[in-house]
Amino acid sequence: MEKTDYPDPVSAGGELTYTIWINNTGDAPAYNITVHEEYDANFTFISSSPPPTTGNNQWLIPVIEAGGSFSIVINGLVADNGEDYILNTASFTYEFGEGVAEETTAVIKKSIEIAKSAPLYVSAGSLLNYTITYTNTGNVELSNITITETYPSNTTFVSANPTPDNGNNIWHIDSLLPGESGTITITLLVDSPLPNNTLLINYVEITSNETIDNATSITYVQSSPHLLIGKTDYPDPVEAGNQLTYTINVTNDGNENAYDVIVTDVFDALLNITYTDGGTINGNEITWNAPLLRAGESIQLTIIATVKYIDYEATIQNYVNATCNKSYAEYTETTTITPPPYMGATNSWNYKRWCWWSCACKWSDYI
Ligand SMILES: [Ca+2]
Ligand SMILES: [Ca+2]
Repeated sequence: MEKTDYPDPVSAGGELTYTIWINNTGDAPAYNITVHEEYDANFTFISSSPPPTTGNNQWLIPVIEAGGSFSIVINGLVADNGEDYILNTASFTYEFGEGVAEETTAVIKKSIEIAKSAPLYVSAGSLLNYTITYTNTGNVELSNITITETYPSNTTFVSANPTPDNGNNIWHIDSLLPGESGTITITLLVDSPLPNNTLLINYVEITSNETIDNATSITYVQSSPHLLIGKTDYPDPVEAGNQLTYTINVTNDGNENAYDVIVTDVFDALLNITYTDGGTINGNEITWNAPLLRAGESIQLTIIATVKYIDYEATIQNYVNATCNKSYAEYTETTTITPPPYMGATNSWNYKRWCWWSCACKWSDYI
């Protein structure tokens, strides 16, 4: 008994033909030969020549003469359900013997897979790395393969390995054998600033003459504002009765904009505030409100004060802080106040005149 299959490999969903020969190699006729077919679950019988004697898979052959042969041709349909192989077993029995013939037919699978690995989180302003892997997961050679990347918004292409064949996002591969695979690594720069939890959605598609696939990845941007605060005093030391100027510098050096920034300055009781640069005085505090301080930007605030008269040396501390929705910073500046050079002559006219002009004390204090 012999058997052939045609075609092999066969397309999923296509027709498959088996031909069975039973040869009588003896020197006497063989009678009442029964041929039995066992079809694969993914093979559907259509017709045969000659037609089956029973059902769709049994033939009774009354006689095969010595040296003669008998053939059966069976047509059927291969299912399209991802099966790799179609297996068929034909067997015969007759009075003096039996035989079996098996046939395996490969089912053509045109299959390509593209996968992408991407980090779940990335910081605004930092590098984002993708690794793309493509594989011929079928059993036929694929041709004219193109990989096209669609980079996410809020990123800039930096480099890729291998270098793209077109622009910065298209690669071509002539052919890919079954089981063959390749890798592309891509580096992007994430914009800064960006709102925290900004989504970076990346889409990659692979096409070939035979089949296609695609993959999507999502990365979350992590960012936050970061406030820095500093302060300078001028002059230091300052003479009692003179003008003292503070300069406050608030910077957002984070990778997200800062919202609702409040700067609070706590000034010493020895200061008469004469200028607040738009700040509001409440008791011994000055506050400023800035609805938005963009990442990378700074604001400067100036306070001008007159130091009250004292006839001794003193050290004052000026505390300032900045807060926003997600960050906090504080700073303290120390200033030395020196008494005026009139000490030891507090009843002198010069001292009285100075004291009057300075408004630091009442005329009655030293009359
Ligand atoms: Ca075969
Ligand atoms: Ca100082």
